[in-house]
Amino acid sequence: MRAWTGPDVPSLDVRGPEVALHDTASGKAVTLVPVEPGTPARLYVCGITPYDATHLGHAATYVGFDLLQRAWRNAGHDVRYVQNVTDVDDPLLERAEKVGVPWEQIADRETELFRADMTALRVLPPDVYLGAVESIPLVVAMIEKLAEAGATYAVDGDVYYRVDADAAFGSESGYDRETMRALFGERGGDPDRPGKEDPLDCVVWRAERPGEPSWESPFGPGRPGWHVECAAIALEHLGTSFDVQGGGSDLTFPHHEMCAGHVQTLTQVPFARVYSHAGMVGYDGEKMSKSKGNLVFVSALRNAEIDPMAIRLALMRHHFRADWEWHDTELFRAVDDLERFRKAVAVGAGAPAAPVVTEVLAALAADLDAPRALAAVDGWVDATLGTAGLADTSDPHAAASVLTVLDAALGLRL
Ligand code: 5CA
Ligand code: ZN
Repeated sequence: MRAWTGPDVPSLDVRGPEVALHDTASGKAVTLVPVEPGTPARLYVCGITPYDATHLGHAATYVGFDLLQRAWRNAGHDVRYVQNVTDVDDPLLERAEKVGVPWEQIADRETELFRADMTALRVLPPDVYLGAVESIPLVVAMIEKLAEAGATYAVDGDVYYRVDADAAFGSESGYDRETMRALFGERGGDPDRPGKEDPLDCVVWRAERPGEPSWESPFGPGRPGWHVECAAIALEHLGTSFDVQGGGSDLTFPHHEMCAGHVQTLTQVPFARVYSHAGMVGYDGEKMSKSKGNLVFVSALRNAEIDPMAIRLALMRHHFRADWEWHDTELFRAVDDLERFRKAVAVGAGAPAAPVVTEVLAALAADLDAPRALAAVDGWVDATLGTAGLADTSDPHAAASVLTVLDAALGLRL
């Protein structure tokens, strides 16, 4: 699939620190330097299921991982970034059925809208952007290998994966079985289906149902399960034990646990080095979600002439791992802040920039702490606006340095 057009990113004349990220599996901060010197840092971020895109929860998650890509680059590493599009799955088919529009048409339209929103938000594109449909050969090959390993069985023509085939099952989320069972039921799983060996076993190939799209396979006509899609794409395009598996915290279980399980069953080495999860954005007292319909769309704000940089700034005022609630006032504040930033850089000279640049890079390398980075920028803006015209205390190149670090590290182009 085509990704989107990336923004140009200015290069910095100082190097940022190595990046440490909080790992869901170990509960600790892990410093991520590529294992082989000189090789790229490897990142997978779960992509959208293309309907009701792009709401501010999606945007917050992708802007969060965009900060990771930028922090790695600023630390001197190349990045190899892979993202999927779940362009065939139950919720998309249900939506298509409900609105009477072909599922392919919804998927195409919403993926295109997502691309435009990501471009407007200056999110760097993945190097590999792959749909589930175009990944079916990869998925089929993975299921065949899982079958050879004795890790699958059939229930009425559907192929299931045995979670106990991976000795490390459960170590990504760290949840107990009761929690896993509850979350599995809430997030697309079928813990109560009769005929399964373990309630947590998940479907990897869903046999054709009347009215549903299907593809030929050695297991009969059908379509891929959700988890095996990301497992197969990540293994093929990033290899074993890549650096970061990312997504929102609602993917901690079952999705990322199952992806890890599928791959670890075949490779016996960790799927990813770190599992990083973005917090959930709420609205009207609940998680912003397609199923609840409490959505604020990036495209709606853009259509209302809101500067996409103000949307990005409003999102980055929250730590990417925090859960928080969207209020329109945050956007108004971001619009005002941008105006102040622009006024301050227009001064040309300003308060010394070097400490700000150092602090911005340090904050982002420390678990992508954008609020801390922005606090440093706020301090510089206040000082610069407060001392405008006081040539003896000012740094003549300050504005240029601040503009560059805002753009390179925070994705804010003033
Ligand atoms: N296609 C799958 C991943 S393989 C999927 O979860 N798609 S999604 O469209 O539902 O979500 C896309 C991304 O946005 C996921 O990483 C998800 O965790 C994240 N996300 C969804 N809702 C929110 C929210 N309210 N706040 C923050 N992130 C969210
Ligand atoms: Zn995924």
